[in-house]
Amino acid sequence: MRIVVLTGAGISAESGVPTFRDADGLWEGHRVDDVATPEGFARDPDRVQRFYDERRRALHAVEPNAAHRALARLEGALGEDLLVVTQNVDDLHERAGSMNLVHMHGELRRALCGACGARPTWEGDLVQRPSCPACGHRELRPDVVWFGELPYELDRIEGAVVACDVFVAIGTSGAVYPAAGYAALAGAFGAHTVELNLAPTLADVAFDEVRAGPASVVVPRWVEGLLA
Ligand code: BJW
Repeated sequence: MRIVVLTGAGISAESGVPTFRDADGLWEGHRVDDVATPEGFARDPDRVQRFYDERRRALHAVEPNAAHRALARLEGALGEDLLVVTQNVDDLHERAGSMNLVHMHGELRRALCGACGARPTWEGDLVQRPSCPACGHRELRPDVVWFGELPYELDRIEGAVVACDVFVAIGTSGAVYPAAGYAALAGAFGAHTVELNLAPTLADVAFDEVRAGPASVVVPRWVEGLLA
């Protein structure tokens, strides 16, 4: 059985990583256009670097939760038949043990060089404009995908989505494309589609099955059901 799991900010919420669009979400105090677009970065790079530097530092204080660990357990049973596609830029899936994993919106713990395209792993701040370890230019930005930019590994993701038997969306509002279209795409190619979310989203019309509840509860329960 081939399974594709798409995760969003909701899976990391109980680890203490804020979501985007919920009350108290990341964007409550920020305009999306200012911190999540290439134009916002061009207007005020220091503001954008500080926004991501702060979030990169905050990763030290969070740990994977039961939902991340349940998906790693599922990979232990299914191997490469499970692909986890995360929209999250935190590293909680890999810290829980997931390996067959795509970060389609990039990673906080990487920088992207605007001069040479290198994507070095990065732990420190970027606001002081450090030089790129590959080419020496001082054009590093966070390796995250902003609105209007192309998400990573789309061919691999879409190949897996059209070929899977089960597609599961966990903790994502379904507000951002192309990820928001994957459930309908999987369904059109015959997959059983499942949504696991704190509350059913407006996108739930695309799903065959909807289970509501916190990810730390509904994800382990769903995995246990599959492995039983
Ligand atoms: C819980 C919970 C708990 C809470 N347990 N659940 C049509 C087609 C294609 C593109 C477009 C289109 N229309 C418009 C576009 C362009 C645009 C877009 O989608 N705009 C929308 C506003 C409409 N898309 C793009 O620009 C993308 N690129 C692109 O399209 O390239 C061209 C292309 C064309 C055709 C095909 C392919 C490509 C790029 C999008 C980049 C998004 N980047 C961000 C920022 C990343 C950096 C950062 O972290 O700051 O990614 S935006 C932000 O939203 C972030 C997230 O990954 C993304 C999704 O958010 P997510 O994860 O769903 O979070 P929330 O907060 O929205 O939802 C949380 C959910 O959790 C809620 O449902 C809660 O209920 C739930 N929850 N607690 C379980 N405990």
